[in-house]
Amino acid sequence: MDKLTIDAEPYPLEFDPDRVALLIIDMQRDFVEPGGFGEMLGNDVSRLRSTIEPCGRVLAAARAAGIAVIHTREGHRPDLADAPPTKLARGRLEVGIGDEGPMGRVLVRGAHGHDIVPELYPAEGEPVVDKPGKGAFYETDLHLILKNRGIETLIVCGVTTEVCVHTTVREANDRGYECVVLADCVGSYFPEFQRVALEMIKAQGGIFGWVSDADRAVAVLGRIRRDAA
Ligand code: TIU
Repeated sequence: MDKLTIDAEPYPLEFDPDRVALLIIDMQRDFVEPGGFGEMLGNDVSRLRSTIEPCGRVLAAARAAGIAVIHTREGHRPDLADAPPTKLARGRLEVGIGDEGPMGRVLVRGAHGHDIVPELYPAEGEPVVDKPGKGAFYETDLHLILKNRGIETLIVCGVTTEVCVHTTVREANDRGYECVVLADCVGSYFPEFQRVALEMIKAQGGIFGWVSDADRAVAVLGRIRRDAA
């Protein structure tokens, strides 16, 4: 199939529809849902919850187009052997990583709060990458999965914009991937960080990526479905 172009800033991004994947980062209950770890820390989770609806539209369009969909989750082994002591100590929290939180053990694999929200739950055949850090490439098999599928371009959604989304997009960029981050499908607890994080991605001619939105992504993904049909 011919190359397609997604409207984006700082300029439209051309990509090969056979080599594009949707990457959804850490849409986990503990970050996004009321009553979870994020809210327990005093954050306004509604700023993150608003990403679920546009993410869902992009996810549906990606599935209909038949492109690769990959999900990530931040978290640790139940024995916490993969959690740096510095990460466990950070914040001097009364209830922190590994402790019993409102939705089970905080950021521990298998806990209710660690899993992905039902609205965006992975379908069979969609890889879920469990990551111990903020970046989805660090100590995971994401790069291998993408290489094996010939992926060159990543459409990126998820939370939080300035933490795990930024770290992952920077890691991807250094590995030669082109990333387009969908502004309404990524969220931050801090409105100022949301704005500036998106500015940083597309500044300097797209120093480490592009910024677009759900509507523009759905429009271009819809062309893959039509052309493939
Ligand atoms: N997924 C992700 O961004 N992990 C975080 O800890 N984010 C915060 O903003 N705390």
